[in-house]
Amino acid sequence: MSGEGSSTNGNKKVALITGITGQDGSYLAEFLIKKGYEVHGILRRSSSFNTGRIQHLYGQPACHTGGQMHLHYGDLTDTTCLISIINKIRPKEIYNLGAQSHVKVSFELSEYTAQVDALGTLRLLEAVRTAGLEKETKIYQASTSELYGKVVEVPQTEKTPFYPRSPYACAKLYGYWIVINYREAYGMFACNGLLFNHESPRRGENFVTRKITRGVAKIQLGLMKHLELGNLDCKRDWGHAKDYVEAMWLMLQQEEPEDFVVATGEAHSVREFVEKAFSYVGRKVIWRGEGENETGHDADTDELLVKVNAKYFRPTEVDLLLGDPSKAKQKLGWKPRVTFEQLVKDMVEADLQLMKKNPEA
Ligand code: NDP
Ligand code: GDR
Repeated sequence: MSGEGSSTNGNKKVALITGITGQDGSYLAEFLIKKGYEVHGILRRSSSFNTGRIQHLYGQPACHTGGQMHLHYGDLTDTTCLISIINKIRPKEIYNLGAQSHVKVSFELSEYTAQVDALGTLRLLEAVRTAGLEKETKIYQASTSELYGKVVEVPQTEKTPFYPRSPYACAKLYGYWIVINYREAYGMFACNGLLFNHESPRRGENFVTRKITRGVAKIQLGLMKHLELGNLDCKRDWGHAKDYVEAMWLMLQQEEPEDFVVATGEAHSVREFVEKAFSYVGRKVIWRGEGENETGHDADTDELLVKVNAKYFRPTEVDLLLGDPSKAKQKLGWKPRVTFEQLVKDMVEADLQLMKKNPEA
């Protein structure tokens, strides 16, 4: 597993990804391998395989070996392992994507979320300094539109003040500022990507978009009766993860380290996402009732498709996120390629395929 790295990497492009097993980590690893990087990733120990999203990147997937991807057991809560991995592989670029990334769960796991998302970032920066790489290694920090929380202006830019609304966002706020502090204090090349929500068929199953597309596929195939959701009226600026990992890389290819908003500039409600997703299986949703009593029905058959369940409401909600990606467009030459309609369609189609192959998925 570990120990496949090189300590004399010369001009070889070596990247380290924390969170390589997650949605973004898997797309970023693919992207960097295509660019000729030797990619290292930190893998959390788990009692069952957690490499489903990166399995195809092994040279020999059947035996989890080979290829340009090298995994090292580690954890953002363990300082020693971070120092040891960074010392050994001496990466040119580090992408810190590892996190307890679920906003609702952060209300239940608040201390752990701070350990990983806030202090984990500090540990990583310190590990780079301990290895004497502060002038050589470029660092990308996965900051988030959740920092804007109860927004003070619309749309949000790099200059919009923050108002975090969850333990997750508060932890990420620390990560954001410690990255800027280390950049200013030690001259490190460290950037924050203020990424707005981005989704894909690889999105974790309990984020709202994937929960909806999985639900639509299961209902369509007769595997599930209806879908239960929380707040239907909050709006998000949803893009495709594949587009967003390119922006991460572009940030580290700049002359100077800077922070960038990455977004589509278009916001849609959860309700719209539901309607669009059902439309791809030929169903129109009509709504009845209000708040906790609201339900969504098939316009033709009246069959119950969606039911609001208050257990998915959050103690403090983020009602509207809408990003202005002008700076990223201008300075990075980045722009989103996948539209909202394409994103929903891809996710529904992928989940229909998945559930047809494996109804238990
Ligand atoms: P995921 O939840 O899909 O992936 C999170 C990754 O972090 C997984 O590889 C997970 O490992 C790993 N991880 C969790 N805890 C630890 C830990 N203690 N030590 C090391 N690794 C850990 O997130 P995404 O891919 O969607 O997001 C990537 C990053 O970007 C996260 O930091 C997230 O907060 C941030 N972000 C995401 C946005 C989005 O819309 N997707 C938007 C803005 C920011 P395992 O697989 O074992 O669970
Ligand atoms: P978010 O994503 O909190 O924006 O964080 P999520 O998909 O969890 O929620 C988006 C919105 O949908 C509402 N919602 C529900 N959410 C979930 N998970 N489950 C439901 O049943 C449900 N019903 C309605 C939520 O209330 C919320 O308003 C994501 C994560 O990837 C973070 O790590 C990242 O930083 C931000 O995006 C940008």
